Amino acid sequence: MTQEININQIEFLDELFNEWSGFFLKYKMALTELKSDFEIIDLEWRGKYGYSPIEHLKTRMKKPRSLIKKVEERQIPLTLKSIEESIKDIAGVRIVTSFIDDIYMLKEHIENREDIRVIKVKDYINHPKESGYKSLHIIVETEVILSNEILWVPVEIQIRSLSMDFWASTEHKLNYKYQGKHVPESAKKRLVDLSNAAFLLDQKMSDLRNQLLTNAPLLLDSSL
Ligand code: 0O2
Repeated sequence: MTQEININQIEFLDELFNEWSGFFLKYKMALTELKSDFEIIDLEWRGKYGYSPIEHLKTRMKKPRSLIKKVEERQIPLTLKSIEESIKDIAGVRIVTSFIDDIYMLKEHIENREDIRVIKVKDYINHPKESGYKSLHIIVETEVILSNEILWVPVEIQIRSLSMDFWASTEHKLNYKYQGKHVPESAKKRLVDLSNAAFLLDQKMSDLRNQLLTNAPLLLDSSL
C-alpha cells in the first residue's frame, strides 16, 4: 500500500473492525460451546464403550471472502443485520465418523438435546449433490449462556464418514485448481464415480461391523 491513510479513515476502519469483531464473537462462542459438547460425548463413549462415533471434529468460521461471495450470490444487502438473518453457516462444525450408522446416531443425539434446536436438515447422503458430494448437514441454533443473557446462535453441523470426508477434501483441492474455469465433463464424471466407489467402501465397512457385532457374543463364548 503506497497511499497514506488519514486520521478520519483510521477512525472509520477502527469502527468497522470493532463492529465486525463484535458480530463474529457470538459465532465463536457457539463453536466453543458445541466443540466442548461433542468432546464430552466422545469422552463418554470412549469411557463407557471403548468406542466413539466421533472419529474427529473440527470447527471453522466462514472466511470473509467466502461470506461476501455468498452475500453477492444471494443478492442481499451487505449489512450485519441481513447477513445474520440470511446466512446460517457463518459458524461450522464438521464431525467425521468411521461408519455411516454413526452419522445418523449423532443426528438423533443432536435432535434430542435441549440446548440445541434443529432448524433444517439437508441429507446429501440419501440425496447427493450433482458433484457427488455426500454429507449430512444440520443447521442448528445452539444455546450460549452469557453472564446476563442467553443467545441462540446458528451453526451448520456437517457430519460425514471418513471416506465421504476424504472425497470432499480431495475434490475441493482438485476443483480449487479450476476456480472460475470450466471443469472438464470427463473429470466431473470421474469424481461422481469416485464418490460412489467411496460410498461402496462405507457400506462394506458397515456390513462388516454389523456382522462382527452380531457375532460378538459367540466370539466371546468361544474364547471362554
Ligand atoms: P466454506 O468453505 O465451508 O465456507 P443452500 O443453497 O443455502 O441450501 P448452501 O448454503 O450453499 O446451501 O450450503 P450447502 O450446499 O448445503 O453446503 C455448502 C457447504 O457444503 C460448502 O461450504 C462445503 O463445505 C460443502 N459442499 C457442498 N457442496 C460441495 C461439493 O460439491 N464439494 C465439496 N467438497 N464440498 C461441498 P462452502 O459454502 O462452499 O464454503
